[in-house]
Amino acid sequence: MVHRNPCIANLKAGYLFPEIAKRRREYAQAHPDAKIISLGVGNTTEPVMPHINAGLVEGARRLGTVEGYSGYQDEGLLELREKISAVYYGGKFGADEIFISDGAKCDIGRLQLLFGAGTKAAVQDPSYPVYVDGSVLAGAAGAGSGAGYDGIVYLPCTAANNFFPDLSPVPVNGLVYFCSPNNPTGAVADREQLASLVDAAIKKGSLIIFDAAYSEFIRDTALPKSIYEVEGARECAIEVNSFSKTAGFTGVRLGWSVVPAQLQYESGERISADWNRVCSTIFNGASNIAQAGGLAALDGEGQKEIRSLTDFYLGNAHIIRSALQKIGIHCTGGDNSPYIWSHFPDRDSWEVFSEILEKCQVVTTPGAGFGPAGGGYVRFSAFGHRNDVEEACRRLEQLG
Ligand code: PL4
Repeated sequence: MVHRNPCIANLKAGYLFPEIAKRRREYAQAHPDAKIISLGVGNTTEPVMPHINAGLVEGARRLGTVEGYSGYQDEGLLELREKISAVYYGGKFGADEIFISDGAKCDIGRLQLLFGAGTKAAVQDPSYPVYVDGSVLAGAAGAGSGAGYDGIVYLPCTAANNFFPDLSPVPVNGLVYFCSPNNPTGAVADREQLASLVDAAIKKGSLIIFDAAYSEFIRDTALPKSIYEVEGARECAIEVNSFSKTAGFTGVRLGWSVVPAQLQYESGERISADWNRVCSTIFNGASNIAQAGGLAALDGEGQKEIRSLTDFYLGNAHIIRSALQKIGIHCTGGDNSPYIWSHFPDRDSWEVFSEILEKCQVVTTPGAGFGPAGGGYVRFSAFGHRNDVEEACRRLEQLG
């Protein structure tokens, strides 16, 4: 029989979100009358707004016409790449530096093919699980003996450092995954902090993979939405982003990566040339319908809809955070991010997850699922219908 890829065997646990879904299912089976509300997985709930939806519909309609039909688009529609550069980066990038994808997570997984086994990676701890699990699958991280993985450097983000890590352990000639606004802590790095990240990466010869999937939730205008707002980032950073949470495209699937032309490996080859090679070899582009929706999302009306949708989820975040604070639970996040990071000192976060599910029939995400420093925390997601969020908050009063 064929052998199992040993990298898969190196994974220490199942993927976090299916595990949450499994526990929810088990609870629902045991309590068939329970009206469970999910504030767990960050999955959008509100309908795609009218102008953006019309873009999707028009994209589908055109496919049924001789003059509007299109097939493979490889790196993505030129117009979409130009518009992303104009809207998100002030036109600073050429279309050949913007790569259209089917989402940020998918690109994070594929990007790991550029570096291969033996490339050390630093991650914020806690962090979105794909950075670590993807590194293990790509063979860049080994099982190791403790709770973590060999080849992964954990950068603890705790209340003591205001959720911005000490960067001194950033590896030499390695990778740094950095997410701001952060999933799960909700913390947003300020300009000075991002400048220190860029400085550390340049000094160590490391490459930053900056996940900006939640940048459109930033309301504080002093906070940077992109790593490229910091000088020097073009020499040391790739940025991934997505329409998932802003346009409600979690199911539609559309995102992008920025790979600046001047980014190089130690050997001097251009990283963007290899990224083009990887994408054209194992990815056949995002759906043309999704790209038509993306174009609509980037014009004036679409941008207003994105603002209104993200305002709605931020409104949910405010309601959840206030409800938790009212019963004495200390929280961060939720102001420039859709996640509320709530502290249950000295508690096992899976136990707190179970307690909230049992007492309130509310699904959350245990902090330990995001890394060792997530122990004692639970993440509440602000993606939900308003009446569900309000009902969940009423039930959460029982925790007080
Ligand atoms: C559940 C920091 C959510 N099944 O939709 P994409 O691929 O453009 O973006 C995914 C993504 C990328 N970067 C960050 C994210 O937080 C997410 C989505 N995370 C969550 O609850 O943490 C959805 C998770 C989904 C998954 O595994 O991604």
